[in-house]
Amino acid sequence: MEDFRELGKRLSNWGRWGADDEKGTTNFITPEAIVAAALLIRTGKVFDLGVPFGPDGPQSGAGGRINPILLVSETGQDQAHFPGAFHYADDYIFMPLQAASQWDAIAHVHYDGKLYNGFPANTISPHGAKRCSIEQQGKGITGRGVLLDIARHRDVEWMQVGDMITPEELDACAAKQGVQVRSGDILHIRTGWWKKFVVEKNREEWLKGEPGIGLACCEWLSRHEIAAVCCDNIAVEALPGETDKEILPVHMVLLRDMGMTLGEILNFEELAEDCARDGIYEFFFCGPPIKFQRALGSPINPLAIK
Ligand code: UVW
Repeated sequence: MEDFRELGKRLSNWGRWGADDEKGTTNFITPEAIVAAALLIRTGKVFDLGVPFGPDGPQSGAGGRINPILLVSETGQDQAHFPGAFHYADDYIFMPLQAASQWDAIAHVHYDGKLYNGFPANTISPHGAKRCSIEQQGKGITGRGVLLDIARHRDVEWMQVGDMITPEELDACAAKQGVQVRSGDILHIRTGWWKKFVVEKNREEWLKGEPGIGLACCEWLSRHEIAAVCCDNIAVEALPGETDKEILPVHMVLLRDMGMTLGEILNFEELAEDCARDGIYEFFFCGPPIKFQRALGSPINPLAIK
């Protein structure tokens, strides 16, 4: 197996869109691709791909993260300090930006002291990321979405911990579904892992590991000029991965070397059912991040529209 550094060097997009580029592979999304994607809206069916943001989420304990905590500061119970007819309710949320459905900003991962495009890792300080933060993706991420339903392709409800998706399997799944992957696509890979969480409601089991892509898929994503990749698991890649020396090697290659924004913990269940029913695995996708300045990620509730 090729070392992740060698692979990263081979697939590197550093300099491809200029020395100052902070957007990475979302540069593949052209205005023409967005116009073509809009034509995929034929029925007006909308699928929200975000999971609920609340105390019952999957995250407690993962990477030191917690589930979102909601505090209602102005309630329907007592507003004596606010006389008159008008009353209102207000709230605060306390959560890691990576708590539930999320984009990983390109700056989320670095190694050997460098981020994507060679920016120094120390450009990330307690005040945030000076480079490659999630606000750089503010005009996106939108365009043609394609679902590859690997769990259905394998004829399982969900794949198992450590199950690794190969490039050949991505091709076979696309062929079986009758869909072609194109430059600028936002790719959605379904492993069934979110369904496992919904059915079993067992956070510890869910966080023990996961099915996902392996390092060989990085080359496939690069060759197909994929703009962003989303998954229904916590880290896109299979855990445990294929090397016991490094954790999250796919993260290192995709984010740091290729500049690919990753979507994690998405819910493809309703969309996948619909795709299986009508045989259409392409759709208009719209998943803008919240423009938290200098942030390393953003919660999202992306929409797939057919
Ligand atoms: C890490 O890479 C630490 O987390 P995530 O899987 O959320 O990207």
